Amino acid sequence: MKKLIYFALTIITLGLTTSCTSDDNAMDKGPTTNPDTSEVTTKVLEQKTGNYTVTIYSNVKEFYAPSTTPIIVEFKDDNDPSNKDFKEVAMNIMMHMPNHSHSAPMVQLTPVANSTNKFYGEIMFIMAGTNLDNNYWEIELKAKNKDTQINTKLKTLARGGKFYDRENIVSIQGSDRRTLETFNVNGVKHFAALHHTDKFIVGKNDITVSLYKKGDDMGMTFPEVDNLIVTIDPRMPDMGNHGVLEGIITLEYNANTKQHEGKLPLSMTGYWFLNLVIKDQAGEIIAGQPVKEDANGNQTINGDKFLDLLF
Ligand SMILES: [Cu+2]
Repeated sequence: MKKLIYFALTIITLGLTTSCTSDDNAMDKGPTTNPDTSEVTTKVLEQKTGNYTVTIYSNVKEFYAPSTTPIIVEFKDDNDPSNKDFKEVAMNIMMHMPNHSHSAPMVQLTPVANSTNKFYGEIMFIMAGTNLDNNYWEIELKAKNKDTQINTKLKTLARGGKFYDRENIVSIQGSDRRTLETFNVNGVKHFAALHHTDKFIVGKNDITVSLYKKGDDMGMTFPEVDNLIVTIDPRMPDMGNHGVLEGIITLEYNANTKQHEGKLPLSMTGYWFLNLVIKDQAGEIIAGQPVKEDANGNQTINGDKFLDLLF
């Protein structure tokens, strides 16, 4: 109860403070923070191939990097809307740069429940591609419909993401969600990908994080990493950086899914900074820092590795 009263007071205080600033106009425009929705329903790309149309939906209007981006791929027969039986569906992702091409981690397409022509997957855009001539991403899609083999490539850009800056609290407004973090282990690039959640709730949320490393083949493969430990300390930087009763969460590695899984407790709606600390099996910190105290003894100093969410 005490906690609830504290939260209520904090909200009221923040409300009062906000309404006294000259930033009123910016606030009046409502939340400008991406994504506009957590649902994968925004049409981003569409392309005709033979008698078929392929459409890609996401939860953002335009792709950005770095990010773990959920997509739904829909196949349609332009001549026969009732023809919806698409099989052997597979995605491949490539980035084409002036001097070389490379791939990225991804979650392969699988059928959406109760559908035979919509498929869910995730693309980890590890870098921005901003020119369709020589610096872009390409999503290759394969599928089979009756006796027809579909094989198409969709070119796309991914702009540079604009993320929350720990030094500047105002940057929460208008920031992109940080869903892909990068760190190095013995000079090898690693990635921590927060898999998409359609809807967060106040309470305990299932979350999964995958760790990938760049393979020895110039970025053509990204094997999952099973021997590192993912810990998350959820914080609200615009509310005194308070955390949750449960404290720091340690995810469990699931050898079947090759993902690190856990329950993320969120005590209220708003912006959550997931302070990320990656450890080895001996408990030594490999990346990130625990939340530290400031000069007043308050835990307000977050580490440099994080994921975040807003709901
Ligand atoms: Cu690249």
